[in-house]
Amino acid sequence: MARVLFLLILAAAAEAQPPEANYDESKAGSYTLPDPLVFTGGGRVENADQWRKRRRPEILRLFEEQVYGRTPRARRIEYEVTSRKTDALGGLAIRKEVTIWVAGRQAPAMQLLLYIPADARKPVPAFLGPNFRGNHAIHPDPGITISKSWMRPGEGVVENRATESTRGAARSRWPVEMILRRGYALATYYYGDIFPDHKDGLSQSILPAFYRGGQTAPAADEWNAIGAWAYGLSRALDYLEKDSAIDAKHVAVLGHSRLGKTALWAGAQDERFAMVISNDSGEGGAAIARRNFGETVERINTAFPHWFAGNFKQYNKRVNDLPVDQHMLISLVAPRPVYIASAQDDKWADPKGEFLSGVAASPVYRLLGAPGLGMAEMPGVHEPVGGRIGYHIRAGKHDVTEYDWEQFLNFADKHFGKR
Ligand code: GTR
Repeated sequence: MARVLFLLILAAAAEAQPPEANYDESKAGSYTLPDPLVFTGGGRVENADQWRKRRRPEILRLFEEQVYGRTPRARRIEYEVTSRKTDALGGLAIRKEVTIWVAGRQAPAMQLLLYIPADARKPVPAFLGPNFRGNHAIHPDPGITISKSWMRPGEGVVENRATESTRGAARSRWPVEMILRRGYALATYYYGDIFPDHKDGLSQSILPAFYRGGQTAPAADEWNAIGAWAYGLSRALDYLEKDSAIDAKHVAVLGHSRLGKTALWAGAQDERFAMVISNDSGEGGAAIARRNFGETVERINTAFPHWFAGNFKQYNKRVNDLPVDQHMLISLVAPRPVYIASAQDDKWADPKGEFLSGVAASPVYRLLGAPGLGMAEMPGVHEPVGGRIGYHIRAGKHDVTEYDWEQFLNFADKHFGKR
């Protein structure tokens, strides 16, 4: 009896602590990727019409049911502009704060922060991305309201709430002035407004507002935190469409890391996003899941059980049975421009796996008459490449830097037209 108990405990411990990550390329494994241009039941996708009408919806449904979970039908937003300053940042910007109710007045609301170039003579394109530490952390601007939402423990966070000392704490990731000077607006919201990022965050998230009679948790094929954060991005775009300062037909959705996964999922589902940018999004983002390098499906589902749909956990130990892989997520963006950014020391996110999803999505772009990545070998560090799929790998760690932003701005200039 004692022995059985001991073995049970051992098994439970093994479950909680998956084996150490692999960083040896020769052990990344061999695999066959599902072909985005072959229908689930067999047969090749021959033209753009077949892609559009049949294959794209098929792939989207697989990601909904097996990976991120289905997103319910969107609620109509209600919003209120709560502050407006026409000479923010020393006259460089118009700053607005907007409360957006994304799921009715009873559910948590999102606080959107918006900077618009003050000298704009016509509606401007925008970058829209969620942030990790509250809107007030992206810039030391004293006019930004300190977030009141739940926060993960960290410097300047007291009892899970941000304090004044975190104003501007994430500024290195948000070169606001540079973005404005290049003629773009920037919109951001704190992701915790929509779903507090911890395993019990569900009850304080927007999800309960969508429960059907008697429901107390999302079903195995329904959304979870990443789905909710992505939903937030689409509702922010609903607002941007109503703001006459913004050219809502040219909004790039972007995100870093878990929020890079989120940006990709938002851009895959919502074709109003004219461009999608993934920064170090790794497992469950741009990186090929079948590669055993850095983070794995099992590891991500174990450490973050609240991110993906319940069904995704079925693949913890059999990733090769996934009916999709992440190159197909990239292909859902086609033929819109998509940018994948990696960092050399960010091995956990598998830079090569991020690059390879761009390679494997390229045939879909070509079918739709657009150049894909245009190469199969990884470029060197600081050598941005690509066509309608862009890619770079920079030196350094898991982060968003000015170098990353310069490439995003260049990519936007290239595809949206220079301001
Ligand atoms: C890590 C996680 C990654 C990535 C990262 C982040 O702990 O394993 O998938 O999402 O967090 O969001 O910074």
